[in-house]
Amino acid sequence: MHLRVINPNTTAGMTRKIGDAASRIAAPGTQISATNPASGPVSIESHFDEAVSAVGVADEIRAGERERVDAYIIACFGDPGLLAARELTRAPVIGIAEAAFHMATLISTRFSIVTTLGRTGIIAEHLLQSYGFTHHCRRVRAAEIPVLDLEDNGASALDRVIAECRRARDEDGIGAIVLGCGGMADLTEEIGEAVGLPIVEGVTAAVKLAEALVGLGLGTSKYGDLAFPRPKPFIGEFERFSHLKND
Ligand code: 2AL
Repeated sequence: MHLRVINPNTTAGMTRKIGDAASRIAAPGTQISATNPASGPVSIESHFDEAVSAVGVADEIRAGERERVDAYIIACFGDPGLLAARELTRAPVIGIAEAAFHMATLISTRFSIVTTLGRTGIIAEHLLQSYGFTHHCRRVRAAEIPVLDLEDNGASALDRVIAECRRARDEDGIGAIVLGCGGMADLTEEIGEAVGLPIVEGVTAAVKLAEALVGLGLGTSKYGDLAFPRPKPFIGEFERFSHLKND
């Protein structure tokens, strides 16, 4: 089974970290490969960053289809381009936010999210609404760290995430915490030990869900809205998407 973990931002070091975390949790016999788009933002922390990165995600899915990848994980907590990605393949495509929400509801009745910057909290709130998890989430919290601080200032970023997780534990009346950034994929254990609550991290949760779906022989439905996009011309910079094959 070959799982492709797509980091939607263009920071190669973060892609490696995410791929390593996915490999550590994967079952024997699961092959993990991690990629990121060739162009796009170095981190995703706004609606604009998300919109641009979604095109890169589509390109990565198309590359994965040529390699016959068995399932895809979109490893950014806004799940950028998730439904578009599903239209482009029969394989399962799982976003790390939705993976974490599903897993958290299986082990707790209420969870809080601890993400990076406060301004990205609204993105998580929109996902909770559209996925139907609003009533399971008590609060979306932010450690107020830029995404790339998780790469460049690891120790102080970790301290801030742990401090916010402790506040969530003490104030929110929750049973679990969802980590709200792909760049936190390697921190689960350390945070769990420091906080003492179950910590659900999306990259690792998505690997296990992808393994389950592939094991069940389930892929993205091609009946209804997730069918391949109708082929048509694309003009200019996006000409490469012209006349996509419906296969
Ligand atoms: C993210 C994420 O997971 N990766 C990234 O670049 N931005 N989202 C976030 N809320 O921090």
